[in-house]
Amino acid sequence: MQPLIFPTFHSNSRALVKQYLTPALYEELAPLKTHTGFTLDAAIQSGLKNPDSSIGIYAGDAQSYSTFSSILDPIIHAYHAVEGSIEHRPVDKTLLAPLDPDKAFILSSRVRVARNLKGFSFPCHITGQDRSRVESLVSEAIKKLPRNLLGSYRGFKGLVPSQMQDLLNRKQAFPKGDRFQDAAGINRNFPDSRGIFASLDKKFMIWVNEEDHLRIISMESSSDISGVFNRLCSGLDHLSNWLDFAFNKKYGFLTSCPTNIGTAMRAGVHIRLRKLEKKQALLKRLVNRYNLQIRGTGGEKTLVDQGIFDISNKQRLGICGTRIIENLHTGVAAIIEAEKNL
Ligand code: DAR
Repeated sequence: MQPLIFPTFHSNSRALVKQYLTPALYEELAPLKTHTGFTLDAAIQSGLKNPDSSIGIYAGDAQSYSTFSSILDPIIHAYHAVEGSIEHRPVDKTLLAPLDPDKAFILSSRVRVARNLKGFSFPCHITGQDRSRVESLVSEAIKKLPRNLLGSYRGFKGLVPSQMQDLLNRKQAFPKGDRFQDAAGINRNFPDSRGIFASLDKKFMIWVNEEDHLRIISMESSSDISGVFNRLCSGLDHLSNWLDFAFNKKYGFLTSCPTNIGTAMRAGVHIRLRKLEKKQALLKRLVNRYNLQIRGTGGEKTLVDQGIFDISNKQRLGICGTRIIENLHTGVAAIIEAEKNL
């Protein structure tokens, strides 16, 4: 057997995988493989190649969460700030008033969940043949959506660059994954078996075979976070009649990145905060108080532009989807109040 060589993370890396992967743990886990042949070395490639990784590890299949639990458990508990046993409650719809009906601050609301199909390797480890099977299964399930969510699926394979760019400009496509996803293997064979379903009103979409098999998204240019969430729940209920999702009692819905497990939900608003933009310390206090996180509107690790912030939930695990929406609603209302008072 080859001698084990402990991986060297960049000296500047502060990735959680670097903090928790000790030589003893590496010696225990490196020889192991999941039933699909996924290994620890494959799981940590992204963190090794990207010194600015915050997490640095991806799961290649559902079994990764048990085979490599010695490294994933501490990372999960550190990121999600959860202690002890973790419960997973089904979501129930919410009836919260729109936060900003005059559209003085909020440009749009969006709620998404990540899902992976049970029995398939996750995107960083899936074969091309299985990726195509995932696309077919999802395409069949989409045809059974209720009338108010009906629309069309558009695969990206065979598109010339100008067609792809046109779809990207109209937010009807997603680009090849970032360098973190690339190092993990998520971009292999792009754009084969990738595509987007969009409802006729473009308020309900499904990204197929991106960082997870499905990213189910409800969004609209309003502050009606409750209505956006309820639309997502309706679409998810219907899809769940036809698709089995990777799930376990310990961690809820299982995803490529350990930051997304549990509800696998990110709920947020794009909000213009001209005054709070100049009061970053106050904004950070408010965001932390409600356990929210700030991003640029171009997605994670992008900068805030023209005072427009993407504010969303940080915790996805050990909290039910309805509570995520209620916390976001309360937190954004407090942030708008602070903006008004400046
Ligand atoms: N960029 C990777 C993953 C962070 C969470 N974002 C996801 N999963 N899209 C990192 O380790 O920083």
